[in-house]
Amino acid sequence: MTVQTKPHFSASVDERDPLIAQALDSERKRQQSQIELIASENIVSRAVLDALGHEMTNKTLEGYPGNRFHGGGEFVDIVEQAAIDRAKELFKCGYANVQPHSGTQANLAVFYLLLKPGDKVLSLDLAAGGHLSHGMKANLSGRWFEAHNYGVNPETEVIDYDEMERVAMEVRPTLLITGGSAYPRELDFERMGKIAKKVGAWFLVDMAHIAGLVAGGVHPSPFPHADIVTCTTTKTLRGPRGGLILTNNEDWYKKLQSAVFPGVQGSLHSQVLAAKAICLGEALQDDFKVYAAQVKANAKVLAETLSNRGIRIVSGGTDTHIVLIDLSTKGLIGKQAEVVLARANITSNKNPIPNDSPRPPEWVGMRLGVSAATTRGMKEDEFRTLGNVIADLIEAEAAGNADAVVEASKVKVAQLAEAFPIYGN
Ligand code: DSN
Repeated sequence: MTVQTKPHFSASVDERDPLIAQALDSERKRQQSQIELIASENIVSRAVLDALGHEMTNKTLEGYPGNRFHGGGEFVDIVEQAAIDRAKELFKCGYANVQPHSGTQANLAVFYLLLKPGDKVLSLDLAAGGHLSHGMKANLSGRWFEAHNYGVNPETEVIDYDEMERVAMEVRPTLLITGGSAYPRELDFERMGKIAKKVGAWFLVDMAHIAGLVAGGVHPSPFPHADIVTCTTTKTLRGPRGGLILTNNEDWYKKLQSAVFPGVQGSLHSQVLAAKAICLGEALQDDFKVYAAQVKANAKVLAETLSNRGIRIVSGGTDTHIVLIDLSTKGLIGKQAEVVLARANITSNKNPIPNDSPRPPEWVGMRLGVSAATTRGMKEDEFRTLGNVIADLIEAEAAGNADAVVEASKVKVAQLAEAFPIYGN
């Protein structure tokens, strides 16, 4: 029989779709030439990237290893089982579900597992660093459940656990949630676990941002204090986009499986499971501990450098990869700082800070995260340089004459980006 070759299997994206090829190429160059300081981002390994583009993406499967609704799943079973085993080993827990397509999906599955519509949840206020999937009104979690918040102490900007206990006693939630997107300090899981027990609530820790710090041993583990833990595999864990759910509760495990599928999701993303298994395997290596420690050290240097230049650091510092700054003392809003940093090829995001305006265009905060630049190999010296570049830009923007400083900063950023390349071309 003549071999039938089809361009469908051989034509590259360049040949197939110039518009998308151009955008992909520009994005690659953007990542190489800019310094990424968005706290939820990181730079995955070549191995993770290869898995995400693998033929495994073609495989449709529902169910769990050894018990699928479709045939041909034997190799995905190997991948999913490896991801489960590695997640359990890494986070020292009894059960792991590795299928959630995102952190929000993981949280939704936990809600589906533990709550009935109308039940009460108590979570960290969004402006204090919480997450929209923990009961924000515009999210399903806030629409279908009765959400209440605890916040931070107005003076210290750190979670006030006594106040949290008082609110928990008053609200009597079914689910107490901690974690989020912009809380820069260490979380006291033991204290919060006790509060949950006292009020008869289940305790969910969403460690999306800090999972890599927990894995690397530089942030305490939520276990044994949490009943259930969710996270993304992106962010500090340095893996693909997706979520995990972890627990030690044997009674819940079967129900948890069905809460994910078919509760809130359909078929799994096979190639993402391969990438999750790889990133979890990488996080089990000793060099990941070195990485996590460097992340923490770099964030501290960035916070100190900015603070020494007169920029107010929310909560006075950081214990994580996040540095949250208050631009109001410089007479700026977060968006202005985000734009002037972007002009110098530093990527960041405006963010609410405690007691900020409810309107995003008015937010006076900015969130900076060091995970991605640390993956590139940058250490304390580079973060001192970056901190000073950021302070120069903010001061110049506040003075209304940023153009010359932007040009000078672009040169410094380009030197850093060239000295710490990613992936090659
Ligand atoms: N929650 C968003 C963030 O932290 O940026 C996306 O992960």
